[in-house]
Amino acid sequence: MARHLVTSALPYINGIKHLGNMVGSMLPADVYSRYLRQRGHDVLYICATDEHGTPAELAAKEAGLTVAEFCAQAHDAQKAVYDGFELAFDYFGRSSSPQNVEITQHFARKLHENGFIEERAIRQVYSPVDGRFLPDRYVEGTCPHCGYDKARGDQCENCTRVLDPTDLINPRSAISGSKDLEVRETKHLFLLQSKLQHEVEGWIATVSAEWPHLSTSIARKWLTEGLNDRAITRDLDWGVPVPADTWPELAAEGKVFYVWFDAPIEYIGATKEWADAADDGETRDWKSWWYDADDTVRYTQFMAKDNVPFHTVMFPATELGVREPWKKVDVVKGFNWLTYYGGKFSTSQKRGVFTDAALEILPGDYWRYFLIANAPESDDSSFTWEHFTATVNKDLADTLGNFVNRVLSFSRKRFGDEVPAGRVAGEAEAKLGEEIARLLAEYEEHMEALEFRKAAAALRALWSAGNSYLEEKAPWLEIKADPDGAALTLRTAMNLIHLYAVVSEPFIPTTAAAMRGAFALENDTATWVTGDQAKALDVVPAGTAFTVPPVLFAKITEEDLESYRERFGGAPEA
Ligand code: B3M
Ligand code: ZN
Repeated sequence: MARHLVTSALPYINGIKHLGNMVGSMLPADVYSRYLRQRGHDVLYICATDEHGTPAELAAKEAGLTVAEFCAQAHDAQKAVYDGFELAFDYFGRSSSPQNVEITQHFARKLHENGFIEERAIRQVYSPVDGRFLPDRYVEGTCPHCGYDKARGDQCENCTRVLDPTDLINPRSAISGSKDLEVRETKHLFLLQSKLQHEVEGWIATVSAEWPHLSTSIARKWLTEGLNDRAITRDLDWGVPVPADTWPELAAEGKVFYVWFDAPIEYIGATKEWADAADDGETRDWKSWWYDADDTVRYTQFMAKDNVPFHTVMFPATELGVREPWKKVDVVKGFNWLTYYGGKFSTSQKRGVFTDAALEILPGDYWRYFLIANAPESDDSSFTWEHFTATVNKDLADTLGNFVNRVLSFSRKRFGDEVPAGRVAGEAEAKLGEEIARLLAEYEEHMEALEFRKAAAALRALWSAGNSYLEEKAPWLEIKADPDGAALTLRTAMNLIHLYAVVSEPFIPTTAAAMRGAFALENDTATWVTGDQAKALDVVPAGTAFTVPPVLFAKITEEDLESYRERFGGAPEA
């Protein structure tokens, strides 16, 4: 059985992420990893903060800290939020780690040895007022393609075109605002991606059959446009230094690698960080996950669509050019955008929901379920407070939470603190079992196909099936004429609760634990439910002691809704 390596795009260090980032990378990666672990696979889920580049330097400047201090604090702040969302990383590293420096430099040396890196003199924006070159976002100006006047030197946020700082019209320094800019010549390293185009095409042809449509179409588009050679160094103080043994002159000038060169390598770097962080006595072999791993490892990556070109084309080109057997991705799961009332989440205009603020108002499980159930898979999807409220109240509070509470409270009231025996299962239970087994198989199928919305729908259908059964049997009426029948109904419903606890864990881990903990079941260690168990619904036998957990999901009131709209901004003005 193959081991599963899972990574999610590295959240950039410059600030707390919004819900759109969460749903397009880390959250589905976590849900998938949890699912695989529960199915008994050996899983390694790796993520890290992406810490280099101009935005980190600009954010540090704004915070009045050194870049190193800023990144250390910002890493911890992000990690705390991810803990709140119960993201169960095997390791959450930092791209500024010594491990990443070492591996990035190794990759660069190998690419150079193999003739894929070349030194070229290029013209770059220089600011005499700031006394430095201004790479990427250090220059702002008007986009030559769409006329947007706050375009940044690396990319226009408005039309998403990738830019070079020298493309901008009316450029100004993002540091000082100075418009007194000149263009000077300086040397940089170029990755000769054009030489690798055919190999990348060949590689994509062999692996992409399994990729979701979104990833394949983006990769194809980039390849059709042709792979250009790219500058992979920058004039910055913060970054992976160009190794002096290979490029003494550039190293002496203090050049560092471009953030998009070292960031994907950090997937490997963070795996080494994970191994180096092992406690005494434990051995963690990072290399077997990445080097010569071939088919013994199945590697799945999660990311939003703007990151797909880097993962389907550019990073594979780098890995191919190194000419060593580094593991390449097997499946790239890309996501569209989550919008806020159909518009962009906007930090500057304070519109939208950031992950730290989300946790201030409600626990992680509420968000996990809502976001995955509405993941922007086949298209963009829109977050609205109205939709969020309706989903929480209906699916989580009513369909799941109320079911659990109603069944356990009613049974305790009538039959005491142990699961009642009642009659042997009859026709209604057989029909229910068939339905549960069928829905469970559907759920598994969607999870394995990385179809998260559909998986969430199957999970919801599992919860609903319990409600329909309960309504049909109506134990609160049954109890009068047929207490044994009512006991059977409740015992069956309690078995459903246990089953829900097991299979809902990837989505709502905290609640799932509370549900499972309600039963004092001996040797309750199974991590999944077989088809036969789903049909029989008898894992929790009569006589098992149970408790009634506190309300699992509180309903969101009209008042709450109003206060959220006020705090976060509601529908944008037309
Ligand atoms: N940090 C995502 C971004 O900031 C970027 C992902 C890197 S994955 C290697 O847009
Ligand atoms: Zn533009």
